[in-house]
Amino acid sequence: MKFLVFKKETFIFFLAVGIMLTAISAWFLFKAGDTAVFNQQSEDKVREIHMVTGEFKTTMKNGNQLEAYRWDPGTILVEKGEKVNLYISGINGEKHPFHIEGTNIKGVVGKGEEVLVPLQFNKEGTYRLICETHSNRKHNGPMIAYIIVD
Ligand SMILES: [Cu+2]
Repeated sequence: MKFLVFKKETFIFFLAVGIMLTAISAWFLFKAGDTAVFNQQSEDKVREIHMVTGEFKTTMKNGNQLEAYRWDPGTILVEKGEKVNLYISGINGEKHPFHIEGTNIKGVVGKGEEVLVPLQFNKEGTYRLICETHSNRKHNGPMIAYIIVD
């Protein structure tokens, strides 16, 4: 009668293979776990849009100065229902009191300040971000940005 005899080397070989398989499975398991957590985070992540207050300025031949304040970028695109954090940094101009047409969102952007405006629109359309001090050409504007919700 023949016995199946494992040599010490054979045993060590199978042990090593076993450990490797366990390690590979564990690696895939943890990796898969990471991916799931990452996806969840990215779904919850609020998109950021950064905007500044800018100024155009020129001197005419007759010495007159012309200036216009602007939101930059002047147009932003937002998905319907999407959560966006709009950060506005005050660069040019002392104070820009603003509101967003068709909403109750309002605030003030001062020089050197950063203002966070959380946005979420449930209706498509074009919403104007209007600076109340510089709303038209007569008042060194128009300082109006367009929020396009699609
Ligand atoms: Cu302004």
